[in-house]
Amino acid sequence: MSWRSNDNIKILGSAVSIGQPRQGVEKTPSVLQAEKIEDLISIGRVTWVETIDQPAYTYENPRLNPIRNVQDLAKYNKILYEKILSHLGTEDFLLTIGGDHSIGSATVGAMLKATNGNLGVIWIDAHGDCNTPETSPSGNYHGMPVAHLLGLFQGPVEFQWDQPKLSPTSIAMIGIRDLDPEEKILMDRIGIKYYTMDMIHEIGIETTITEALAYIDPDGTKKIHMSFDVDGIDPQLVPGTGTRAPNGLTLHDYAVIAQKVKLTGDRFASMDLVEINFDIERNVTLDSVKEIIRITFQ
Ligand code: EXY
Ligand code: MN
Ligand code: MN
Ligand code: MN
Repeated sequence: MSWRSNDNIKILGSAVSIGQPRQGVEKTPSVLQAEKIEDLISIGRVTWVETIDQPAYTYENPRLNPIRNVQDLAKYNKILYEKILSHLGTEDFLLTIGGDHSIGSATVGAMLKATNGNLGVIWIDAHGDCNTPETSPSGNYHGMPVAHLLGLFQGPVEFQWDQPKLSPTSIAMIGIRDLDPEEKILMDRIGIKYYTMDMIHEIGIETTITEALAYIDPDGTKKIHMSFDVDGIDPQLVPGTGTRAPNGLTLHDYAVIAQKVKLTGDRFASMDLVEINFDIERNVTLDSVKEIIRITFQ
C-alpha cells in the first residue's frame, strides 16, 4: 500500500542524552544521517531539517534536584518544542530522531499544540515513562515524560511553559514490562491504557493495535503520533539501548503495529524514534533500526 505519497517527510535530529545517565544516545542522529537512512524511505520527499544539540551541561551525579539536570532539560525541551512548531507544515510528516525519551514531552506537546489537542498517541516502550519527580526512583526525566504530559507534576516550575496537556484517554502504550511499583499504582489510578507483553501474547499483536487505536481515537478523526522507544523491542534484536528489558516485541510485531497505524493514512502525522545507543552492539542495533525505518516508511 502506498500512503502519504505527496507529502514531505521531515527528519529532525534531537541529540540529547541528559534525560538519563548514559552517553551515546546523543550521537544517533549523526550516525543515521551518515548511514543515509533517507534512502530507506520510499514515500514522500525526505528532508533532514536540522539536528538540535543539547546545551553544554554538567551532569548532576548525584542528582541535585528531583529531576536530574532539570534546568538544562527544561531549556532544551522548550527549544525542541518551538522548533517543531516552526518546521511543521500541515502536509508534513515529522520524524524526530533522539536522543533519549526525555524529548517525548516536547514532541507530543508540540503535536498537541499543532492539532489543537486533536491527537492520539501510541507509545511503544518497555517502560511506562510515567513517574513523577516524587515517585521516580532514579531522577531520570526519560522515565517521566508521560506523567509530565498528563499534568501530573506538582513542580518544578522551571519545567513548565505553555505546554498543552494530554488527556489520559488519548494515549495507549504497547510492549510494557518494566514498571516501578509506584508508577504502576499511578498509571492504574489514572486509568492509562497499556498493553503488557503478557497481554499481547494472550490477545495477539493485531488485536492489541486495533484496540489501542480505537481507544485513543474512537471516531477515527484524530492525528496520530507514535512515540517509539526502541527498548520496546526485544533486546536481542535491539541491544543498543540504555534500559534493556527482556521478552520484548519482535520486529514482526512492530510490522503489524505499523501496518495498522499507516492505515490511518495522512492522519499518521509524526513519530519519535528514541533511546538508540550505537555505542552498544552497533551492527545488530543498526540492522534492526534500519528495518524499523523500512517497515515504517515503505
Ligand atoms: N522506570 C525507570 C525510571 O524511571 O528510572 C526506568 C525508566 C526508563 C525509561 C526508558 C526510556 O523508557
Ligand atoms: Mn523505555
Ligand atoms: Mn521510553
Ligand atoms: Mn512474543
